[in-house]
Amino acid sequence: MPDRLALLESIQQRVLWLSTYLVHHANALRPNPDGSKVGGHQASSASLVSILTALYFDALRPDDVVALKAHASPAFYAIQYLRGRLDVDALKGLRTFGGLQAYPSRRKNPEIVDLSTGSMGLGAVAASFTALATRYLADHGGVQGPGRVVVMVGDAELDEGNVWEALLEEAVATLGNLLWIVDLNRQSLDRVTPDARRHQFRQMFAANGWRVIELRWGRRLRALFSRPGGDALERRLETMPSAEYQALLRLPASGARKRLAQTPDGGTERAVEGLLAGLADAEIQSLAGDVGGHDLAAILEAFEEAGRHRDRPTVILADTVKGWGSPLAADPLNHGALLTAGQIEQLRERLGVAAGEEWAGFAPDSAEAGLVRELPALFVAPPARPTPEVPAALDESYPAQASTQEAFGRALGALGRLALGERIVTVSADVAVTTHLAGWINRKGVYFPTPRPNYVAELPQAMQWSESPAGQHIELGIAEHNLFLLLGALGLTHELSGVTLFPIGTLYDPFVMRGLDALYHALYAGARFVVAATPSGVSLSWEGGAHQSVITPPIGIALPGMRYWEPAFAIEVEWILLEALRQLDRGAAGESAYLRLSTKPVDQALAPPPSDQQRDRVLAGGYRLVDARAAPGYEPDRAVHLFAAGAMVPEAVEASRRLLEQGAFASVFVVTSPDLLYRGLRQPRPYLEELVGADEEDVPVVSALDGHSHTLAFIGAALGVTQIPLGVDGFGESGARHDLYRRHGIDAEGIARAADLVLGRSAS
Ligand SMILES: Cc1ncc(C[n+]2csc(CCOP(=O)(O)OP(=O)(O)O)c2C)c(N)n1
Ligand SMILES: [Mg+2]
Repeated sequence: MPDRLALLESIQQRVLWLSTYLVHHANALRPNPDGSKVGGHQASSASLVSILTALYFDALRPDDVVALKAHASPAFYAIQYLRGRLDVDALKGLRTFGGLQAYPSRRKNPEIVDLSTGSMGLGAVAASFTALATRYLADHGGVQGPGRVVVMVGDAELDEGNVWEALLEEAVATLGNLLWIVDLNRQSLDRVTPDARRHQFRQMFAANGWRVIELRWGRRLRALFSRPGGDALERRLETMPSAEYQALLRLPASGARKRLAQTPDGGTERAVEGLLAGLADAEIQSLAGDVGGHDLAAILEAFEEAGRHRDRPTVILADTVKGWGSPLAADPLNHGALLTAGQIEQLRERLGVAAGEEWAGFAPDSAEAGLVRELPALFVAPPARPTPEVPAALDESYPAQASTQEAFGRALGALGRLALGERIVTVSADVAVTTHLAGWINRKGVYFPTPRPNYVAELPQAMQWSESPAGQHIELGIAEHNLFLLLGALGLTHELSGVTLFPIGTLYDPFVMRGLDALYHALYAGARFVVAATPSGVSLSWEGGAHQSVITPPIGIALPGMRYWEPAFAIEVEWILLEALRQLDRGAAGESAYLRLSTKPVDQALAPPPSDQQRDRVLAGGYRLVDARAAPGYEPDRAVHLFAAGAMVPEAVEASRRLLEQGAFASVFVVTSPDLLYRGLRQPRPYLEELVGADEEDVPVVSALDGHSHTLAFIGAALGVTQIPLGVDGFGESGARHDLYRRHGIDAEGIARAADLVLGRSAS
């Protein structure tokens, strides 16, 4: 063990050197024509050097996956190099286009990164839900995936409230395959973190059912605590405010002795003074910084202890020093600071790296290289398993008056009867019933990692809520961040476990914004899933403005990696859902889907008869529903095009009827995906142009949707004609549907009036 420790000590010095140097190279040595700062967080990275060394050169097993504290990526890249998984050119390409990303990205550097991180609070939670997704897979077919998920977080990262939302999730407390390490360096970006944090973390993790291991002080300091006067020293260090401790670490060697022996009233603690009397200044200074998170033996012990029990999640609260081992240590301004060329030279000499050998790894015949060769392999994902076929259509019928939300529930029910249904997992944040998942849940049950009694099983109920490891619906508490991050984890299982799941999440559409940051992260990380957002828009009517979504459609257009759909008719929901599921199994070529649905009953007789061509049109983004050119007396200069999406389609049809009575010829186009129509504009021949006839080049446009009007406002410009975009541009409120439509000018009358306006006719 001592030999191994000495080797690990030597390895961590090389990790510290390379991680600092590769950032220095990117900022100061590499050509940089425009001179803008490259950055690289030398201090944040140094804070985790010891822990990462212990992990990657001792503790990790082949089935462990890791979510790194994002700002420690330089140390992580240095380690990947020393473990032979990156070459020197990769290190030299830090933060270059196509090179190693600023923060660990599995999308860009999949050969070394298990899980993407970067935005505080999101990566850690996403990774924790990876542990849940892995558990889910194990409970549904015994699939081999990651055995354990190791997550590192900064202490200030825990200021993000979504972290605690996740820890409150009951299922998370059952995850014995989850290990968190908190990099407790007492520093944030700008400030020293509040003194109460250590205590709060301890209590909050414990209160959420976690095992808490503390790596407070190193062995040298702990040995000193057991000597006469040691109690007083320990008390002094434990009660010292963090800001004072950080300052202590930056005092000249001669200052630490006095500061440690100081009492609150400015006097001297004799016991401490006596204890330190036999020690040299430099030794005292070094002892003051002897925290657990830089003591390799202590770290290894903590890892061992964490590995011993796998009945619940574990957190290691590891005391560290930001900028450890460098002049940036505990510097209040160290977050974005970089070592100067002179400081780099001194560090090189201190760490025993020869000039000209800056990029050297371990010599093949060195003991360090020998240790690396003996290490177990790092995680490699298992090969992909085949996925059941997604059918082109379902044998499902829909009522004559049906909402798109209801159609979604029915289509999902039909999917549940297929083999494909075994791979579907639904998730909702406490709105399963109100988003039409009841039928699915009755059939498939609710997932919980441990079996749970159903006390009401004997009683008559409209819906069975039976929880077991076999269930296929995951019900979360009301926390949309959790919803999207869990969907993200379930939507990445093909990458880590070789099994494609088909995750479908439901929520009320306005709360897409509530979880938007998490949704964005999940998409950024490459996850594939379906979101059914319902109800949406002011069509919800009576329930009021807090629940009526207005700005989600433009979000749907803008989100990368996700197709936004707004179907009007039941059969369209079915086709779109199936297409969305098909996309989930297309790897990098596929996309997630966002279905914006409504509770408004719509007359299905208005829909065109189903056919293969009709399905193709729906999936291409839209189609012509009413062709005014067929009307008797059609005149092109009295023609207008009404583009409507989702719940607005019946209003547009009615407006077209009224306009015809008044001698105007309004064709109605149903937009099933504003997103696809918009994207299509970059094609040589946009699909939007195909919808409109060559004989209709000058026909003006009115657009209508139950959401912000700017969603469809591109259509006129794309067709080169005048347009009036209608929609909801203010907040919603309670009221009958027709009152709200009138209020926002999207009722049939409002649409007809706008048509008159673009036709240059007086208002009808
Ligand atoms: C959501 C989010 N907000 C803000 C930032 C900017 N930011 C980057 S690091 C940081 C502070 C990190 O402190 P801590 O988590 O303690 O990490 P340390 O650098 O101390 O290791 C902040 C605010 C971010 N990356 N993500
Ligand atoms: Mg910190």
